[in-house]
Amino acid sequence: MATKKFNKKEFIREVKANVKALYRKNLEEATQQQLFQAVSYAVKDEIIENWLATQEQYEKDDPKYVYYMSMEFLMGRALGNNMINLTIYDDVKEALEEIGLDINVIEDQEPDAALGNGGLGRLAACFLDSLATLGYPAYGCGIRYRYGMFKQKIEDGYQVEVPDNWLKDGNPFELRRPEYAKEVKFGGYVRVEYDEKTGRNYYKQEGYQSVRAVPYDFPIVGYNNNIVNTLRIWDAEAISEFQLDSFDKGDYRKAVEQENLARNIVEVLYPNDNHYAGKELRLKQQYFFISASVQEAVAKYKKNHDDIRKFYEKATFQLNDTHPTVAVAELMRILLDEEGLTWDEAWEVTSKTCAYTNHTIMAEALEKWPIELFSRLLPRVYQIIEEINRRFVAQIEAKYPGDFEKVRKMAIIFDGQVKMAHLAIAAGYSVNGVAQLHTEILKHQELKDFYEMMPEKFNNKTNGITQRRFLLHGNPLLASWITDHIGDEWITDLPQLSKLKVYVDDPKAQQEFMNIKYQNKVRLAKYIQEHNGIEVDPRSIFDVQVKRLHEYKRQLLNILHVMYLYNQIKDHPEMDFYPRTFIFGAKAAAGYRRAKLTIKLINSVADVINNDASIKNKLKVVFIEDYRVSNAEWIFAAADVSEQISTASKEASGTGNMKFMLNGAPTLGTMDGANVEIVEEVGKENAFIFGLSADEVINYEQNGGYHPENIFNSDQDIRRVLMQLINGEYAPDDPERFREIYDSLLNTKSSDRADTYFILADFRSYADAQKRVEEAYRDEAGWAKMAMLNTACSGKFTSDRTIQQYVDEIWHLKKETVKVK
Ligand code: 8GP
Repeated sequence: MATKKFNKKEFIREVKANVKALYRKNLEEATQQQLFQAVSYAVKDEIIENWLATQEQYEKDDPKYVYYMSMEFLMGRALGNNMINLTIYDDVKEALEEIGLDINVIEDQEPDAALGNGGLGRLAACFLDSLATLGYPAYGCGIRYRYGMFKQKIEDGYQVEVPDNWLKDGNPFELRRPEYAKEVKFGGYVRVEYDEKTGRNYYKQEGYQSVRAVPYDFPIVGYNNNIVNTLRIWDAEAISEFQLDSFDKGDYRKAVEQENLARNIVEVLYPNDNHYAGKELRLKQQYFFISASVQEAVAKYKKNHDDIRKFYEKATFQLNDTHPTVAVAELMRILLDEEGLTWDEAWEVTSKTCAYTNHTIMAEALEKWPIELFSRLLPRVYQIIEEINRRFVAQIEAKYPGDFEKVRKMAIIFDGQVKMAHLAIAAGYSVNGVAQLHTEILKHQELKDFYEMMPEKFNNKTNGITQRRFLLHGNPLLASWITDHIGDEWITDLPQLSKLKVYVDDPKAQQEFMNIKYQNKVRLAKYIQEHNGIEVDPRSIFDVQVKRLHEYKRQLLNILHVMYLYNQIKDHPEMDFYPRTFIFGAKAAAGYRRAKLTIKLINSVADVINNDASIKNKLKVVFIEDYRVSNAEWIFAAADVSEQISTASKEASGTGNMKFMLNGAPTLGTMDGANVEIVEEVGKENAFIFGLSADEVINYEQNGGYHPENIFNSDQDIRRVLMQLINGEYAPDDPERFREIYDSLLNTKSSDRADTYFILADFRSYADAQKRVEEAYRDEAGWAKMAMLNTACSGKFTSDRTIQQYVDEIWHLKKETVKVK
């Protein structure tokens, strides 16, 4: 590969010059944060050449682009990843050492770019990494939130949300691009004008408010290939530089409103995962970044193409869940009202451009906007959706004459609501789920009617993760051990890891592998000591559940089981018990009361157990504060056991499961989401599977017959644990504190079915699986083999594979190569 040679001297000179230019300081005077900035600007300099070369090459080749449209990009830190992908990490490390700087300390200054909640946002980030690495022309399109995902503090065991002012020290990697600013209009009304010459109606939005969308570009560095793609995220500014409508001239009130609109629109990321809150501002955010992105995609195309009817040959929009689906109507609007296409022409372009990914079957995540709100905010876009709906309903009626049920279930506008998923499916050329099981559930349950009407649109794309961040950067010891044994091709060809299989029975390899795990556990133990003040023993089993806090993910099952183990140990102090450290990390949506109470429960149980000297450190419980991408990299590297215990059918895929597997932690999980495929790859004997199947869960949900109170009455261990929720065992100051959780499991008073997520149903089989974990761990060689096999069999779960499938089966892009001069 013709990558430019790294020049250490030059790099050091540049770091020093940056410190001087930016802060008027020399190295010794600069703070670590200032040094981070100086180093980042020097690394950015390494990127810029490639970025220019890539754009030049694309310009020349005129390729088709994918626009990955997403409300969320959970990027994490950029510096380390950029150095890794430029293959200058070790060089920079050396250079910094020479001037007395520690690369880890420098990296640690960078705030995470936390422009996302969880799985969906992190997937988008992994996809950008893979697109650049595989050489596919792509833009990420999103929002430059002033405040990303909140920072989590734990105070008195409770989650406290602290604003994430991630831009406060400046962001060295971003580039403001005012030359690409766009106007985005909200509200007002639509005036129709008939033009006699053309015989057409023209639609004009008037009396609106608008904001100026200004893009910021982030480089997305491909691994060792000179390619640098772009993540383009939009900021909002007051419109001042645009002329107000003559109609509005001098309207001071309106000018102030437009200021406020701009200020509010990109202020903050909504902290909901798998949940739709239906707030007006959220719809504004959606239309804001979509309108700007679609305008830009069309403008880019028109720069060197005349026929807008061929737009889809050069652009495809992947809609990351329903949040960006308004793109369908916005593209129609531009094609109809600004480009003058007929409806049929515009529809052909749109339906060949848009594709939709579904990320959840959780009913509470379904986006439906009240007509009143939608049409008031986006009057012209709403008209277009009405027409799309009218035509779609006619199609349904033609296919199923007289079957009003079908219309009721499938219409885009129904019961006073605009249903965004229906719009995306009706208009898109592809609908995909994110794991085999999830796609099957979509086809045969959630989206059954749509699948029956248009089966050709449906397909599966099992998620993946980037090994560059989650192994090469996050676990350098294991990465170099792997490279020593099988070479370094795994970095861009993960299935190569299967070559490790020849080592799984080799005692020396086993020992080395487990020793690396141990060192990573020491690193995490140190982090926990520093951040939580809890001492954990790296020789204990690190049993980890890190992910967003949600009832369906069942952190509650995990902590109830810990309470059960604690009872056992207290009752039988002589019992043989392999020491365990249960590690949790999870943010709860700020308004999700029960999830927040679960965090309090975990911390309360931790307090009691960690301070009980009588159990001789057999059990420890740790809740890691502010779980995020940067500390996740260390956590995955240090895990022995990967807890993936969602109620079967509820976790669309999961991606954390894959990161654990890659780092050699077997899955303790249900047959849900991508766990199914993980087990397929590694073999059932190298995972710990338990619980109801998706079919069993769905069957209970549809036909009833589940009675958690019977389990409560007949199983005294479970009953005892549940009673401890309400007898003050973990809340002596307020025994009623956890009543809500107790009630959620047993009480049918509320409208919900008791134990919605089948925790009691799965408890025993979970406890048994945990027992099997302990037995397996005692067998050192056996465990080492199992851990190594997990790494060796994780090749399928690279996002490089996922992206290649999107390219081959949905987007049809051509690979680019870039040489630097
Ligand atoms: C998540 C799914 O829950 C997870 O299983 C999957 O791995 C991930 O998407 C990536 O496909 N879904 C969401 O994060 C989600 O639906 N979030 C939206 C409500 C924001």
